[in-house]
Amino acid sequence: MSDFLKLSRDGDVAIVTIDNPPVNALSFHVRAPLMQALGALRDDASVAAIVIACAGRTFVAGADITEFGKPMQQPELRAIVAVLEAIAKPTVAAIHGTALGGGLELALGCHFRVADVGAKLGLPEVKLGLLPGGGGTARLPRLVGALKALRMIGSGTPIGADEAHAVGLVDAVFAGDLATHAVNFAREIARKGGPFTPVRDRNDLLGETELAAFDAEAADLARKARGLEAPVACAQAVRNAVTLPFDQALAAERALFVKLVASNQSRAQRHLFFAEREAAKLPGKDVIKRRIASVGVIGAGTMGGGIAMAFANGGFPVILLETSQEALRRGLATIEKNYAVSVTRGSLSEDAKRQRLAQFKGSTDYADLADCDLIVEAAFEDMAVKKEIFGKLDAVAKPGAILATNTSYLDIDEIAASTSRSRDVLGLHFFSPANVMKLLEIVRAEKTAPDALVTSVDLARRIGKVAVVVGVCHGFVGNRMLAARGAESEALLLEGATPSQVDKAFTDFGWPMGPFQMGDLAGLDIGWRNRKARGLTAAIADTLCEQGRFGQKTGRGFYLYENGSRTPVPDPEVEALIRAKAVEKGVAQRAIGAEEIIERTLYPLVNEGAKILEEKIAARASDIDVVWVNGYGFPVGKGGPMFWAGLEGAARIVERLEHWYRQTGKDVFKPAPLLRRMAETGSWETDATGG
Ligand code: 3H9
Repeated sequence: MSDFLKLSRDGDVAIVTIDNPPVNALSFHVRAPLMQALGALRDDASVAAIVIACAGRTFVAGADITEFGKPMQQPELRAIVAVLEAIAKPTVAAIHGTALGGGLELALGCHFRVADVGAKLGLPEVKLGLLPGGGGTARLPRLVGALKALRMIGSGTPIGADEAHAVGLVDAVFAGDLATHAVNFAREIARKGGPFTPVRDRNDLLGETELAAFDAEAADLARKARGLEAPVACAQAVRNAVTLPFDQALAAERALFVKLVASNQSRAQRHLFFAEREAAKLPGKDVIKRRIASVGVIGAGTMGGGIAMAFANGGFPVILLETSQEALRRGLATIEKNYAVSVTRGSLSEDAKRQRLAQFKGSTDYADLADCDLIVEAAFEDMAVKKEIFGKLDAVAKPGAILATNTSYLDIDEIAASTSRSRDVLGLHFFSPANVMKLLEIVRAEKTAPDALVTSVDLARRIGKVAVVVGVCHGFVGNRMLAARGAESEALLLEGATPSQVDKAFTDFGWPMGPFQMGDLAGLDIGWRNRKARGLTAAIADTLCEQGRFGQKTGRGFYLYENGSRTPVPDPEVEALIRAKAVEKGVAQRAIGAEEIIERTLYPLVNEGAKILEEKIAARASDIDVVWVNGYGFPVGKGGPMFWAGLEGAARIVERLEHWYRQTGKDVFKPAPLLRRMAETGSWETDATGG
């Protein structure tokens, strides 16, 4: 019928097969023939039942996201679902892989849904700053109840086939040849005879909705959304399904969708969707990956333990190496405790915990790393220590093993030079807690071999990380930009802002926490040690550390943490200290507003990002956005610092930076040439991107 849609018959059952690789998105070239096919099959008296299935690896994974923001070509998905739903003969969606977004909405237009046992079903639009716009918010509650629909649509997290069956979203689950099962199912249903009730007319469950409980959960969702509009719209739309007639609920869903799809937040989240996929692409497709079947981790402290857990969670056997039995015992005990917490929280079964723990083997002998395909060093952040470790690894590791360092700042070229195999050395910069945080900066050293790099990017995906390849410089992409932000945060305190004013400006902007809360959480001593090593100072943070105020771990930092609480309480002593430092340094204090706080901290951050691009430490502006959203909590609704710079206006950023540069002469304010060019062209493109 078309290159993207096939029609076939099995007796009196018609099978419509969508074939639009890679994920069978509902692009215009699928929608047009699909609409035509449904009309024809509806009117064909020889057809008793219709199965909608997909070729390739998955059922329809949604609308075609690349079409958003452009004029929508007809027919729209809603019109197709309306035609499908009005067909009197039984219609069956045969779901394998992932039925997501518009894909699930298409399936909701069928009378029945059958699924492969491994299938996943969900409405993830909220993650793109949207709500389901093809009738999903009006139909899903009619099958699974309003509360379950709210949870699915509000979180965007898909559910497995068995759960979908249990909650009433699918009618049967099959293992094996799904197409045959679906045809048999359809034929049997047709034989039994109708009438077949379309989902839109199934109202039984809606009457059971307790609106007070629904509203409480919706309020919780809105609170956690931190200024994102989509989760709130999702809740409103699901509520409409309960309180309004179907067609009105559908019209209200449409109005909300149209508003969201044009919003900056959704543009930002769509940008991030493609940015994450782009970041994983490296030039040199033909490079053959190295085989990674076992991993060694050196250091069983917080970082090493977390890294080891990340690999064990990804199914890799891990050898954890420490300098003493005692350190090893402590490290393994912490890992066991962390898994036990997951069991208590219900996110891991006791059985899975046992299996994960069985992946670990402890050792104090480097010779035990001889068979590892990848060895990650997560020892003390000290060049001499790292060089000694890499010298030992050079002696024991098998040829072709990838030797990685988890350093946050140190020169990986220098570390690589301490081995006889620089081609195998690179950085794997995990973020704490390494078993939780999504970001992995993969640091390409000067001599790193392309296959080591490609293997690492693939490995990151296998352990559920979002990978970004970066070059060597102090702090790589993330921490280097963080330093630009940090210096100005402290300057704002001297000029009159309090830590809680600065942090509030950040949380109002959409960050999960501000710079001072983050410093207290991470431990102020880390930055202190780092500054000392580089001969740098920070008047306030240094003094706090000299007083033993390291943050949450000592109960005192920029804030007070009473009785082991993690809630920051403003401390008058710190505010007095800040005032005294301002007097000492001759800085006049004044009232500082939230807008200035954001501009003074984030404009230098963007400027540093531009310098990083110029130096080709990052290949693309969007890679920097991926780093900041996944590693530092930059609000997703703003798309990352480089995307946000476009929203803010690069010309304005240049103008403000120039102003502060004239006032202070500080390097962080000196506008990067690329930022100036962005102000003129509206693009971050460097002369030669990629690489
Ligand atoms: C929606 O449906 C709105 C409706 O309610 C209303 C409409 C009116 N469109 O992730 P992968 C590309 S909103 C276009 O690496 P995996 C992707 O960019 C949509 N392109 O594969 C990549 O391209 P490339 C709701 C898409 O196996 C390639 O496919 N649905 C789309 O790791 C492979 O992707 C979603 O949000 C798309 N919808 O994961 C689901 N999806 O190779 C979004 C993927 O050039 N998709 N691409 O880089 C996913 O979550 C994952 O892609 C999926 C496969 C789990 C399906």
